[in-house]
Amino acid sequence: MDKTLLSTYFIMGSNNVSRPPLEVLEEALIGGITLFQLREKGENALTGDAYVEFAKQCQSLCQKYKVPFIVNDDFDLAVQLDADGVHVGQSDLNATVIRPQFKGKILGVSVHNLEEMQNAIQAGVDYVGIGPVYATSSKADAIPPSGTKMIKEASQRFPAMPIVAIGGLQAEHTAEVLQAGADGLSIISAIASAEDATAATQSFVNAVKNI
Ligand code: 3NM
Repeated sequence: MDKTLLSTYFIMGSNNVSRPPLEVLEEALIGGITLFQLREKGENALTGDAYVEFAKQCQSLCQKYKVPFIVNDDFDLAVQLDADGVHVGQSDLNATVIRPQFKGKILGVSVHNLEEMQNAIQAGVDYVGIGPVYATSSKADAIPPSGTKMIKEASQRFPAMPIVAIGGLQAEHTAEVLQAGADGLSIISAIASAEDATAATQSFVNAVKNI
C-alpha cells in the first residue's frame, strides 16, 4: 500500500465523541486526515441497523473527501459495504482467513510483538498497528504502554512493512514516533475530543509535514 496513507489515520466510533459524530468526522476530513477507521466498540456502541446506517454515512463522507474508509474488526460489514479496508486485532478474525477473500483492499492488523508481526506479514497484511505507545483511555483492554521501543525493533527487523503507531498520541509526539520508524500516527481522542477537529487534525498534518 501507499505508506503515506498512514500518516494521519483517524479512528472513531460514535461513542468517542460528545458532539454529532458525522460533524466531527467531516471536520477531520476537512483538516486532512489520510485514512479513516470506523471503530464502533465498547459502551453505548451502535448495533444492528443503526450501526450499519452510521457506517454507510461515514463511508459516504469519506468518499466525498476521497479518503479511504476502513472498518474495524467487522469483516462481514467491510464486504457488505465494499469498504476500502478492514483492520483486525489479535482476537478478531485472522488475517490469513481474510486476505484471500479481500484482494486489492487494505488489510491492517494490530501487533504487540515481533512474532505477531511476523505472522501478520506472512498472512499478507498491508500494514501493522503498534501500540499503545502512551497511556490511552480509549481502549479498555489496552496492554501497558511501551513507548517507541516496539516500533524501533519492528521497523529495524521488518523495514518494508508499513507501521502505524497508536495509543495516547498527540501532535507533539509526531517527530518521536516517525523517527522511531513509524510511517504514521493513528489517533482517536486527540481529534475526536477536540473542540475543533479540523484544527486538531491540522496540527498532526503540519507536524508530519515538518519532519
Ligand atoms: N488500539 P487514543 S490503543 C484502538 O494499543 C486502540 O492496539 C490500541 O486511542 C493498541 O488515540 C487504542 O485516544 C486507542 O489513545 C487509541
